[in-house]
Amino acid sequence: MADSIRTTCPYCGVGCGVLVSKDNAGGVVVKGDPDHPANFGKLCSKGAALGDTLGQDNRLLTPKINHQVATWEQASDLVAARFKETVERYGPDSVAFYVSGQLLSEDYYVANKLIKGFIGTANIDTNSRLCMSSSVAGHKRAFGSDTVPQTYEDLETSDLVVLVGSNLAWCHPILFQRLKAAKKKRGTKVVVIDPRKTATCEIADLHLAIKPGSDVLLFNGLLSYLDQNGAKDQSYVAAFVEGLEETLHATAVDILSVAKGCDVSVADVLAFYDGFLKTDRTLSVYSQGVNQSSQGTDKVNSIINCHLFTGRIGREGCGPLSVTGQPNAMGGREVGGLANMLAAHMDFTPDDIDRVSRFWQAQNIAKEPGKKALDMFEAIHEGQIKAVWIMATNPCVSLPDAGRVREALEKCDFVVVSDCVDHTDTMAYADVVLPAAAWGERNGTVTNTERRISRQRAFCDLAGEARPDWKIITQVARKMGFEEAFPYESSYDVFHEHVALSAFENQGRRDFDLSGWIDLSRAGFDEIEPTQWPVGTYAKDRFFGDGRFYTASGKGNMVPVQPKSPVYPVTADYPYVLNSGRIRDQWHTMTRTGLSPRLSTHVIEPYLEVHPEAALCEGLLDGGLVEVTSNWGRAILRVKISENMKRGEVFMPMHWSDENSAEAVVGRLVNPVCDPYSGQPESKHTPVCLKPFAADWHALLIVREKLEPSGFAYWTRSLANGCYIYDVAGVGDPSSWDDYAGVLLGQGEMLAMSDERRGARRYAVLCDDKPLGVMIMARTPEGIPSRNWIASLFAQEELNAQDRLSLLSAKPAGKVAEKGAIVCSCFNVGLLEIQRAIVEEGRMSVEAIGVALKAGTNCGSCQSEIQQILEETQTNDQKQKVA
Ligand SMILES: Nc1nc2c(c(=O)[nH]1)N[C@H]1C(S)=C(S)[C@@H](COP(=O)(O)OP(=O)(O)OC[C@H]3O[C@@H](n4cnc5c(=O)[nH]c(N)nc54)[C@H](O)[C@@H]3O)O[C@H]1N2
Ligand SMILES: Nc1nc2c(c(=O)[nH]1)N[C@H]1C(S)=C(S)[C@@H](COP(=O)(O)OP(=O)(O)OC[C@H]3O[C@@H](n4cnc5c(=O)[nH]c(N)nc54)[C@H](O)[C@@H]3O)O[C@H]1N2
Ligand code: SF4
Ligand SMILES: [Mo]
Repeated sequence: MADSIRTTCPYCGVGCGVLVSKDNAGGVVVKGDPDHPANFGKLCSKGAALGDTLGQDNRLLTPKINHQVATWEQASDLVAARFKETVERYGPDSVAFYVSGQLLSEDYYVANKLIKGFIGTANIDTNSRLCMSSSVAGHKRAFGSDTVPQTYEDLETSDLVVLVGSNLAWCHPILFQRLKAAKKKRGTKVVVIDPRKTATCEIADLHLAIKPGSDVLLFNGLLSYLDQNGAKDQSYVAAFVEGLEETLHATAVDILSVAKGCDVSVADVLAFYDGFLKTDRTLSVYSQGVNQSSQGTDKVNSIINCHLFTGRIGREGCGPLSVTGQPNAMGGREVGGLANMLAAHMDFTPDDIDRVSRFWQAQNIAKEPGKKALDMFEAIHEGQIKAVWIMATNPCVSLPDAGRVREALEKCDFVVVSDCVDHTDTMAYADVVLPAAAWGERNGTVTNTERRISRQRAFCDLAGEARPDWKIITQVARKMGFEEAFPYESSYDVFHEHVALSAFENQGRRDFDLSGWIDLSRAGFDEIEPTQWPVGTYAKDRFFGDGRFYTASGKGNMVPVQPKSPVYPVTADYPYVLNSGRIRDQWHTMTRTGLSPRLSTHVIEPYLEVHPEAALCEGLLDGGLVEVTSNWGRAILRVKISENMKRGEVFMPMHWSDENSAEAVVGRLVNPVCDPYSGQPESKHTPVCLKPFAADWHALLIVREKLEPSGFAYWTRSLANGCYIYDVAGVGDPSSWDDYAGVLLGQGEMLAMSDERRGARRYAVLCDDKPLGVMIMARTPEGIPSRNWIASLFAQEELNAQDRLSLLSAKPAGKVAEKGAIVCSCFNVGLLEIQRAIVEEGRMSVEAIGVALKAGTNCGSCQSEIQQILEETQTNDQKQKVA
C-alpha cells in the first residue's frame, strides 16, 4: 500500500475525504483528508472509528445457497437461471431488484442497466425511496429536474440558516461543525424546526417545536407573510417563475392560524418570519423531518416556493438545500436507481426511452416506471413478483410494516441478498446470499449532497471470496445471455459508459452532464479529484440563480400546496405519535458501526424518549421498560424521560434489529403510508400506545463469548472490548437461578452471592483468574449497577481478591469514580465525569471541559451534548442554591 490512500467515508451524504495508512502493528490508521473540500481533514465519531470495523469476524466470505456454502459458479448460475426462468414464464414484471444508496455509482449503473435495459422491467427501486424521494419529487415539480442547487460553502456565506426536520449535529456532523464555525465568525442566525429539541438546537437562535407534520402550514404562512411585506423579487419572478398567483391564492393563511395549527407561540412564528423576510442570504436545509411524510413532497415545495418568490435560489448563501443521507444517495439518482427514473436524469418519456435504448443497444427496454419500494414488497406478498434481488439494504428492519415485509419474503419463490456481513434480519429469508466487497475493498465513485463526485479507493484485499457488486451483477447479466452489453472488467469501464450516457445527445438539455470526462483514461479515473457536476461544457457551481430551469417552459414552478391531516391520526386507543430517527454514533441497522466498541458506548440500548407528563400519565419510570404498540406491531424499549419531547410525541431510534435485540425493530411499528407523489413512507408519524412492561427480574450479563439469547422477555446486546454486554429482563423466575447462571455464563470457577431480602443474585464464572461471564440480577432496573467498570475487568490480565469481591458486591473496588453514560466516545468520557468537572472544578465552557478531560477535542461530535450538560448542570446547581 502506498503511504496513504485517499478514499471517501462510507457513511453519510456529507461525503468526507479519508486518508488511510498502515500503522506499525499491521493495522490501519484512518484520518480525515485535509484536501477534501467536504471536510478539510475533519471526521465525525463514526468516520473516526472506521478502523474498528475492518475486521473479518462478521464478514460474509463465501456465497451460500440455502444457507450452505456454495461456489460462485453455482450461486451465479442459480441466480441467472432462476431470474431467466421467472421472466420467461411470468414476464419481466415478475422480477425485481431492491437496491441502495450505499452502492457505488458503478454498481448502481450496472444493476439499473440490466433490469431496465435488458430484463425489460423498471422494477428496480432503492432504499433512497425511504430517504430522498420526496426531495426528488419536489425538485422535479419546482425545477423540472432533480437538481440540488446549493453547495456546502453556502452554509458559510449565509446569514440565516433554517434547518427543517434535520438533526444536523448528529446526522451530518461535519456540516454542523462548518455551520457552527461560520456562526462564530459571522454571527449566522440559525432556526431549527423540529418537534424535538435535538443536539442541533445547541446553535439555534430559535427553535420551533412544531406539531409533527405541520411544516406545510408553517411555510405557507411564511409565503403569505413575505407577500404581505413586499418581499417578492419582482424582476426574478416576472422573468423566471410560474404559478405565482395560483399559489399565493391557495396558500394564504394568517399568523394566528399558523401558530395554533403548528402549536407554537405567535411570537416565535413572527420571529422566524421576520428573520426570513429581512435576510437576503437565507438557506433552508431540510432532511427526513420533511421527506419522510405522507406530505413530504408538498413540504419540499412549500419551502422552495418561498425561495422562488424571493429570488433567493442558486446564489451564494441562499437557496433550498436538501441534505442527502447515504454516501451515494445522489449517485443513485444520477444513474436512475429509482423505479420512476430511467437513467442519467432521463425519464420515461418516448424521447428518453428511445435515446437510452439506442445508447445501450437494448431491444427490450422498460417503457414505463416500475414499482416503488412499498408497492414492490406488496407485489411480492401478493405473488406478482416472484424473484427479488436485494443489494446493500436491510428492508426487514428499515421498511414500514416490517412484519409484512418479512411475510412477503417468506412467501417469495426466490430471494437473493448481496451483503458484506454474514448475518442480517433480511438474510434469514434468502435462498442465495452473495458476499459483496466492503468499504476498504471497493473502487468506484460516490456523489455527495453538494453534487461532488469523489473516488472510493480500495486499500485492502477482498475478504474471502467477496466481490464488488458491479462484478457480481455483471456475471449474472452475462449468464442471462447479455454478454455483449456487459463487457465490464473494471469499475473504470462502467464509469466510462456512465459518463458517455450523461453526455449522449445532451447539449445542455439535461442538468446531469459529465461530458468533460469523456476522454478520461484509466489512470485519470484513478486520480479523479473530488469534483462537482456538471463536469464539462456547461459547468457551473450553482443552478437556477440565472433563472434557467429544466421545465418545459424553462421557468421555475411555484406549487399551490395545502396542509393535510395525517392518514392515520392519533386516536383514543393510539394517543401518541411515534417519531423515529438516528442517534449520533450508530449507522442504520448497525451491521458496521455495531462492530466498534467505542461507538457502542454512547447509547447502549434501544430506547423510547417520552415527555415527563406523558410518562406520568402512562405510569412509566425513567430507566424502566415500556411496551409500545401500534396497529402494525410492537416493541419493548427502555424508557428515557426527557423535556426535549413534545407531550404527545415519542421518539425511538431506528437502529436495532433482531440481530441485537428482542423486540426493538422500528419498522415493525411504522404505518405503511406513503406520500402520493414520491411514494416515500411516513416514517416519522405512527400512532402508538404505551404501557409499562412488567418484568419480574432484570439482569446485566457480561460474557466473553456471544450468547444466542432465548427465553428472555427483553434483551439487547452491545459490544465492549473483549466482551459482549447484554441487558435482559424476564417474566417468571427459572426453577434454579444457579443452574440458569451456569448455562448462561459457561463452565469454570463459579462465584455466587444472593441477597435474599432484595431477591437479587450475582454470579461470576472465572477461568484462569479471568472472568468468563458475570450476571447481576435484580428485581428492579435501579438494582443493576453501571457496566463500565465491570466490562473493564474483562480487559484485565487477571482478577485479584478485591476485584472478585467487587464483582459480587456489584460495587467497584477501591475508590473508582463512576463515569456514567459515555458522552465522548473518542476518549471514553462519561456524563458524571463531565458533571464533576463543572460542579467541582468550575469548568464552565465546552473548551474548559475539553482541556480538563479531553472530551470533545478529537472529532467534536459530542460538543453539543457537552453544551447541553453544561446548561442543565448549571440550572440544577442554581435551583439547588435557591432551594
Ligand atoms: N449518526 C447517523 N448519521 C446519519 C445516519 C445514521 O444512521 N446515523 N443516516 C444517514 C441517513 S441515510 C440519513 S437519511 C440522514 C437523516 O438525517 P436527519 O434527517 O437529520 O435525521 P433523522 O433523525 O432521521 O430526522 C431528523 C429530524 O426530523 C424530525 N422530525 C420528525 N417529524 C418532523 C416533522 O413533522 N417536521 C419537522 N420539521 N421535523 C420532524 C425528527 O425529530 C428528527 O430530529 O442521516 C444520515 N446520517
Ligand atoms: N422508522 C424509520 N425507518 C427508516 C428511517 C427512519 O428514519 N425511520 N430511515 C430510512 C432511511 S432514510 C434509510 S436510508 C434506510 C436505511 O436502511 P437500510 O438500507 O436497510 O440500512 P443499512 O443498515 O444501511 O443497510 C445496508 C446493508 O448493506 C450492507 N452493505 C454495506 N456496504 C455494502 C456493499 O458495499 N455492498 C453490499 N452488497 N452490501 C453492503 C450492510 O451490511 C447492511 O446490511 O432506513 C429507512 N428506514
Ligand atoms: S460526517 Fe461523519 S459519517 Fe458523514 S461522511 Fe463525514 S466522517 Fe463520514
Ligand atoms: Mo437515508
